[in-house]
Amino acid sequence: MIPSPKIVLLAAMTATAAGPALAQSDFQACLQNIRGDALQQGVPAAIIDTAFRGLTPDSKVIDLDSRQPEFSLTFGKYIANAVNADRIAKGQQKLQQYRGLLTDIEREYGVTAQYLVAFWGVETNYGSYMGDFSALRSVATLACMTKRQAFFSNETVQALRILANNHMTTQQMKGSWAGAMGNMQFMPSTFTKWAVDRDGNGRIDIWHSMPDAFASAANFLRGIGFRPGLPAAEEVVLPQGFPLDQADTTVDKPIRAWSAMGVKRAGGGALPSSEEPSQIILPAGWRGPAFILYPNFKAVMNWNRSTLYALSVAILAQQIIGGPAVMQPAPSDDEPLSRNTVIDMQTRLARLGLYTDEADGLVGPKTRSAVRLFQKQAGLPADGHPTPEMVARLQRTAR
Ligand SMILES: [Ca+2]
Repeated sequence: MIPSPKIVLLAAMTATAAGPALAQSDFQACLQNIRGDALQQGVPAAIIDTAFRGLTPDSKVIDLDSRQPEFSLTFGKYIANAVNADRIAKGQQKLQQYRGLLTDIEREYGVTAQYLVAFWGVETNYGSYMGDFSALRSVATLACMTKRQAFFSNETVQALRILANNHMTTQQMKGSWAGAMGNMQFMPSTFTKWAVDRDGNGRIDIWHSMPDAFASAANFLRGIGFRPGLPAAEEVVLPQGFPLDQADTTVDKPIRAWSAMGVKRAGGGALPSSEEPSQIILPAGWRGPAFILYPNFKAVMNWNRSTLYALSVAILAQQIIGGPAVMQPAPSDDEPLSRNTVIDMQTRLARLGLYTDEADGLVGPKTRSAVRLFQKQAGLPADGHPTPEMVARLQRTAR
């Protein structure tokens, strides 16, 4: 799996706040180890020594890394934030502005223009916040001062390779606190594997050159499975009596099978007549909107392993080309559960024999499946979506 910026962010946010794994005095020794790896990968010693001269850990990065969000966002809040009216309007304007370039890239890479613009909008609001940290200092700090040494040591080596091959200074190579760089927030390892010089000036500049930034993103997306054809996802309406336990990322059916069950597009039209595999999800539970996920959804998830992130890219892409907004509103009383509440819920589900995995505070497929079993026992709609009411019921049942 290719590390993506947001995977890193998620990993960073879910790491335990145990404090620096190494004392600052060990920082130089850690850099020496990375220096050895970089030399082996062909980075000239002079480049490494210039980059590491006077380098110190960034305490701001350590601080940001140690923070854990107590709540995750609901579908409604996440989408309202990622796909607001301003971002849609700006995306439409950017699509016009770069139409020629995007059409050429779409023909060459098979990645649709509106998806490139949507990633750009979600990642950096069209280049308006790319991050002002030194990417090299960030990844070196995370490699040497946190518990994710292996991952970020490699990112540091890749950052050194960029300095060597792309003739940049460490000052020019800016990024987020977690080391994600440029318009599309590429990690250094994504850059060295996928970034391309589209405008042909001899340097890959994903910060200032939109040809380079778009072509790099298209090359990456094609590499992780994006193909011409259906979009990543679309809103659907489920027929009366639809078996809710079929609405799950683990239930794969040909698109035609869903049509046969009565599933339609949100506007009432028929789904594409296709044998391609697809899934249906209810990201805000049975009262909220339903989506069908087409094969490109997996490619978007390979960029960032968050279902809500991938849905926001698909929803923004659709509206950038004038498609409809999400029709079914998310329930206004849908509330996020805190990590501690989820841990408590998992513990109680385990007590009832419905959940056998670790109580980690994260709602994944196994937790959703256990929630469904409990909902069925309790006579509730089995959508696998935990709500505060369901948790209260569980607390009364499994004391
Ligand atoms: Ca260039």
